[in-house]
Amino acid sequence: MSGILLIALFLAAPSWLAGCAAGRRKPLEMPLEQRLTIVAENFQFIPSTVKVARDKTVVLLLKSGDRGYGVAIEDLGVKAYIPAGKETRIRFRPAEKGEFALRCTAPATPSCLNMRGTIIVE
Ligand SMILES: [Cu+2]
Repeated sequence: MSGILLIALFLAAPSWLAGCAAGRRKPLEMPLEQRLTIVAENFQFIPSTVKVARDKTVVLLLKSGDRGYGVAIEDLGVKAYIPAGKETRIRFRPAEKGEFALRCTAPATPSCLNMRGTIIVE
């Protein structure tokens, strides 16, 4: 009887210890969400380059300082519109490292074509 109980505890121990260790380590990790703000103003993204960590949700607050802007990070599946003088919050979770182009899709003017940014996923 006691032999069976000991075997059962032995078998259960590894997963129990692993769960405990993971629970203790968690508070030391980076926050689960990465919060960033990019301002679109005068046909520029400010800042134009931001760095984020792979495999963690990015909460990106896009603010318009003047007109309405369309924002796309095509390779990350992100598309959004920021109404004039307002803000839009978007979420995405980059799965791969790399540099991803942030561009403006509206209004369609020559200034818009030069409006570029970069999301660096590390
Ligand atoms: Cu534009």
